This record gives sequence, C-alpha cells and structure tokens, in this order.
Amino acid sequence: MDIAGKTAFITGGASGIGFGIAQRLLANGARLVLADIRQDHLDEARQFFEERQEGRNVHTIRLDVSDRAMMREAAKECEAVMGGPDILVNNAGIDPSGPFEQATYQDWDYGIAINLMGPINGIMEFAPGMRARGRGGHIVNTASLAGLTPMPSFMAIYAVAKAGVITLTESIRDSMAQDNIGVTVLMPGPIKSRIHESGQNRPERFRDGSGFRKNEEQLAQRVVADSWMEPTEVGDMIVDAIRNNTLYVSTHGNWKDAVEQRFRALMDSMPEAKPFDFSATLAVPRKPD
Ligand code: NAI
Ligand code: GGE
Repeated sequence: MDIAGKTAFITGGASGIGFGIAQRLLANGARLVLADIRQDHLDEARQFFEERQEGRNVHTIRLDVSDRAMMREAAKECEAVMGGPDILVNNAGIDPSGPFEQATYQDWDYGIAINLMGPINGIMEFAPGMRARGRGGHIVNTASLAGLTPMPSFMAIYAVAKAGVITLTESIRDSMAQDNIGVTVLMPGPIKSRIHESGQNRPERFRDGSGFRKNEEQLAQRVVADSWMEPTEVGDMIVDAIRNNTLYVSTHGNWKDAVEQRFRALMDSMPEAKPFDFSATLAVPRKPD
C-alpha cells in the first residue's frame, strides 16, 4: 500500500521503536496519532515534531493499551481528529522480566496484559473500523526475537507474550486480507530505547504484590549501548514492510543459529506422516442426537 496521505495510529509511539516508526512514516507522507501511557513522552514527541513544523500532522493521545475502554475512545478520537487509521501499529510494550521463582500472578497479569493483550485489544477495537471504511490498510505488531529464540526463565513472561504476538499476527492474516489489510510482525533485536524505564510504566493496578520490584530498579540503572540499532532504522524497515505487505521483519541476524536449532529439534521430534484426512473428520457432526 501507499503511505502518503494515510493516517497511522501508533501505540507506544512517543519513545524508542514506536517513535522511530513514527518519524519514518511521517517522512513518507503519513499523518500520525501517537498513543502512549507516558504524558512526558507524549509532550516530548509533540515538541520534537512542532520544532520541525510538523505539529499539524501529529496528534497525541494518552492511552494504556491494557485498558479496553481507553482503546475504544482512542479509536474514536483518531477517526474524529485525523481520520482512519489506515495503519495500526501495536507497539507499546514493557520488559516484565525477573527471577522466575519470584514471579507472582501480578507479574504474569501485567506482562500478558500489556505485551500480548495490548495488541489484541488494538485489533479488537480498530479492525472493525478499518474494515468498514473499505480502504484496506496495514497492521504492524511489535513482537521480539525473544518470541522465537529459546529464552531463559528470567524472560519467561516476556517470551510467552511475544510468541503470542507472532502467532496472533500469523493467524489473522487471511481474515485481514479479505478486506485488503496487510499484516506485519516486527521481531527486533536490541534497539536503542527507554525500555529500561518499564518500572515507571507499570499501571497502578499491577503494582501491589509484584515479585519483581528489585529487578525493575536494577533494570532502570541499565545504560543503552552504542551498538544497539537506531529506532529510525527500524522505522525504515517498517515503511518497506507496509509498502510490500511483508509478514516477517527481523532487525538482527544474530540469533539465527539459536532459532534454527530450535526448529530443527522440533522437526526431528515429528514422526513420518501416515495417510489421514483430518479435515474430513472435522466436517462431520460428532455427536448426533
Ligand atoms: P520504550 O519504552 O522506549 O517505548 C515504549 C513506549 O510505550 C514508551 O513511550 C512507553 O511509555 C509506552 N508504553 C508502555 N506501556 C504502555 C501502555 N500500557 N500503554 C501505552 N503505552 C505504553 O521501549 P521500546 O524498546 O521502544 O519498546 C517498544 C516495543 O518494542 C515493545 O513492545 C518492546 O517489547 C519491543 N522490543 C524492544 C526491543 C529493544 O531492544 N528495545 C527489542 C525487541 C522488542
Ligand atoms: C533492550 O532491552 C530489551 C529488554 O530489556 C528486553 C527485551 C529486549 C530488549 C528484546 O526484546 C530482545 C533483545 O533484542 O530480547 C532478548 C533479550 C535477551 C536475549 C535475547 C533476546 O532476544 C533474542
């Protein structure tokens, strides 16, 4: 699809990867709605675009992607102010990692609510409008290479959510294609961002009873490495993926061997197929009364 003249709604669009995608979509002629839980990030992003005389092409909305009512209101506001969206980027996410033995239900609920249910909520609230407008479009979901690569228990909650985002994107592809809406799942390696501030972004209702408080404080001290990729470089990859309706976008080849090993072991575990018409057995009523 063409990007010029289209509206893009980007969750977590005021920092890091989302902000990099925002900059490159704007540079290619899109109008932006940036939705973010952090008002300070939104104010900073707004100022960035105003300084470049692009303020009229950027609208900001405070949103927690785990709040379905807020997501519904954000969809209405986007349509009213900027039209569309034609492009939905479900990118907002946090790092909910910590010693697995210390994880509580609060940590699981938090990690899944933001990193997996966030994209699901985005699709549930935005896809019907995108379909109804009949203009086609594109949906980008930010997962991670951590959703494909075998991960340590420290990252279990994150990896579960990101594997879900990959499967979510793959499994809605045919349905969205019926309405000329393409899908992309982004699987980044290390990118310069403020993901180490995740502790500040944990919604109030997920705070009490977390086992990861110490870990969040340690994470907050981590410094961004020069070797990590620039978010605008990721933005350029997403511009190409939207134009060409590319399903998978990986930013780094560094975990290829680990992913290959995983899939080789999976293939090796599968016996030779015996003739069996599975779809025919699904089609017949199983319990006649
Ligand atoms: P970031 O922290 O710089 O940007 C994320 C933005 O999302 C922030 O502005 C934050 O305020 C916002 N946000 C957090 N929780 C939110 C919520 N509940 N509702 C709405 N907005 C919320 O971090 P980064 O790294 O740019 O993260 C973006 C996505 O990229 C995440 O899904 C992350 O898991 C993913 N990712 C990041 C990688 C990296 O190396 N930075 C690598 C692979 C994936
Ligand atoms: C840069 O910060 C992070 C983070 O705090 C959590 C997760 C990630 C980045 C990413 O999603 C990736 C790194 O690119 O996750 C991994 C983390 C550790 C080892 C391997 C990873 O992915 C293959």
